[in-house]
Amino acid sequence: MVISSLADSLVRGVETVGDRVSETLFEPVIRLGVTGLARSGKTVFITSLVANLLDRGRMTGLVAQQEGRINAAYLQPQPDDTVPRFDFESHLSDLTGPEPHWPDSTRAVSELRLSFKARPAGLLSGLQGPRKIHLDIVDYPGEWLLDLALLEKSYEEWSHETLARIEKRPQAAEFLAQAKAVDLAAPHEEPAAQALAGLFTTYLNAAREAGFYDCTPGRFILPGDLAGSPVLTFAPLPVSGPSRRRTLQREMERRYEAYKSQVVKPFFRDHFARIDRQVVLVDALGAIHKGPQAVEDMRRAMADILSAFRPGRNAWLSQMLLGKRVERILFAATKADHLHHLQHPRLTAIMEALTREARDRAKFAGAETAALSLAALRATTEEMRSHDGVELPCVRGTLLESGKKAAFYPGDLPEDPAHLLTPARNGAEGWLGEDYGFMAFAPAKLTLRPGDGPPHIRLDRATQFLIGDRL
Ligand SMILES: Nc1nc2c(ncn2[C@@H]2O[C@H](COP(=O)(O)OP(=O)(O)OP(=O)(O)O)[C@@H](O)[C@H]2O)c(=O)[nH]1
Ligand SMILES: [Mg+2]
Repeated sequence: MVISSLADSLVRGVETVGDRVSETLFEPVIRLGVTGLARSGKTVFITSLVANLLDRGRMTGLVAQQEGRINAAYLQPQPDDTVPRFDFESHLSDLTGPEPHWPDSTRAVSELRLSFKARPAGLLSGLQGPRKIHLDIVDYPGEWLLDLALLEKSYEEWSHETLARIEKRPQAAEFLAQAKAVDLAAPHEEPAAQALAGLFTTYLNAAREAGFYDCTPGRFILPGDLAGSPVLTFAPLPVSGPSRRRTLQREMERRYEAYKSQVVKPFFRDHFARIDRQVVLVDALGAIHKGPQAVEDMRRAMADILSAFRPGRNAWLSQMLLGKRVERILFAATKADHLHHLQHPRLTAIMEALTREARDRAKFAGAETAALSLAALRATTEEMRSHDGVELPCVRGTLLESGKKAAFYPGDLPEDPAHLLTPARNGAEGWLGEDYGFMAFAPAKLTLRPGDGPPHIRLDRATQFLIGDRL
């Protein structure tokens, strides 16, 4: 009895090792990270990407598809048992059902595995049969990358920086009044800590609504199952010098450190460190619509987010990555279906300028980068309309608010991105001479031909850049 069960477990042990070996040796895995700030279009992007990889009729820009080398694509159980699965089926039925609507906001990391059977390219094609390739897509909030900067800062440094940055923001007035009045040397009382953290969180949410993107710590606005826990019950306070035991200041320091070690580090170790390819989605049109301050703020947030891809800057991160790096990074301006295609090159140029600094750094770190504008789910059609004798390039769709169909001219994006970025950098209050309006469109009702995924703009080119070389 004993012997056979021992032998059993041995055999099983060998099997699982064998599985893993064969998977790593013969079945390559690509981990694709999809990130972006809130509402940048991550969920719609992944849903449409997967739907278009399952039904590839609209993926002509993907070389392996063009060459007829993809025999099959199918969903499989994901490898990580503790990460929520990306809810592809319900997001797809939101977007393509009889009453199409945009999916709800998602607030945590999730994952989906798509596997391909594909024949290799070139000389090997005739010699080798199809092989399996796994694509693990990982969706995570861009705000979590901003937290990397906290690792290098003490509680005191972080407090000073944060308080100085938010000093003039009206959304922070109530929190600042409390923070300045607090007695840091008083014994720690939980209600006081909770009140401060509560006001600080309220400020962060209001600031994000107002178009600020530097709303860290990231988990305060996206707490998930950490809501209410001590790691999220702290706030920046005007501290100077060391704290004494059992005081409010000491407890705040301790929680700040716990946030770094128990929230920030595990995310980088368990998710970020394993990513091979990355797409960073940016709602550049949304920021332009909000005005110069939002554009400047977004530019800074992008630079901060992307410093995570240059691990040399952070000692802890580079030690953990041990030289592993993201090989390709795509910066994509989303929702390009709000513009007539005549304006797409200008949107791409703005995207390139917005991320220039960050892209130069990524190059430095050896990653290949590209920028483009795309629409994961095209909700509009294009038309030219004459207005006062001028032909204007418009887009037509169903307005989200009224459900009515309308044609819309969003304004003329400048040819030179500096015309937007320079006033933004100089603190302008509004755009000079031009207004950029963007309507919110509802997803269109679709009748898809068999073999076709949902309509998109340049999703195939984005895919080619991100994973085309591995198919
Ligand atoms: N017209 C158009 N709108 C889009 C497209 N993709 C996203 N949107 C709009 O942007 C909103 C946000 O998209 P999501 O995919 O939910 O964004 P997200 O980054 O997952 O947002 P969070 O989960 O809240 O962080 C949608 O509700 C749509 O209104 C697109 O391809 N075309
Ligand atoms: Mg989402």
